[in-house]
Amino acid sequence: MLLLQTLSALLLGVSLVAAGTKVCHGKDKDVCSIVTCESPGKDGLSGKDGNEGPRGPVGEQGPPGLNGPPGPQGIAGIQGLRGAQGPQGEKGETGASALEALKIQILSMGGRLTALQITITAMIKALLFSRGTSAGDKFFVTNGVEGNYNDAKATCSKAGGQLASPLNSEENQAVSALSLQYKKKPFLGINDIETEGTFRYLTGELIGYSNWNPNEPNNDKGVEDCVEMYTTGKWNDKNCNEKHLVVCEFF
Ligand code: MAN
Ligand code: CA
Repeated sequence: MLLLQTLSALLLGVSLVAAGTKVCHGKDKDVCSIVTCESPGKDGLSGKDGNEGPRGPVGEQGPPGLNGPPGPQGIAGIQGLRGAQGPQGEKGETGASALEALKIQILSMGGRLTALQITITAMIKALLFSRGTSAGDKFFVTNGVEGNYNDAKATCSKAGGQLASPLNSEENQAVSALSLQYKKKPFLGINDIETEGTFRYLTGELIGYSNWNPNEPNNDKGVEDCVEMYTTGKWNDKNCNEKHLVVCEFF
């Protein structure tokens, strides 16, 4: 439209030059105007629209668009191999990893405990089959050898036990079973060496259970400070220098 108006103005100028007087002024007479004595004509009709102008420059980059919706879940990766046991954590470590490590340790210990129980059970069976008996938590075992009181006592001590010292009828029966099996009379871990007539265990404690044979203890000939067990399970005070079956107890 601007182009159209410019063209119209130029055409009007040309027609005015043809109809009026040219008057020039300024330093070089290069500024001229047309002077006419006639009255101005009416406005002409508007011209036609011009052609479309050239394309404008590229505009500035706009602001970033909004985030799109999340994509679908990816495929799960392959599980890695279990790593080697790490070093012990620092003291005071807490949290899920420490708890997990503790669980693994407990499981491992549980397995080892079960294996240990199986082994011990087998060993006890073998012991009881050959030369031992049990009563409660106690095991009575003999090496089948006979010895005097001091030797018998030392033998059991070296083995990690002590001379059989039955504390009740059940334990007494367990010892007498070995006496019957070996057809020998065991020494018991009981004596009155310290005070005649007062029988004590090896610990020095007074005995709390006894199974004397009738008329015993009699301290025959005044030399009987130790105790033997008959195959019936009954007790008799006897000379400590005599040799009797070594039966030890372990618990
Ligand atoms: C008999 C009884 C016992 C005593 C022994 C000693 O069997 O008098 O009390 O201990 O002889 O050999
Ligand atoms: Ca006696």
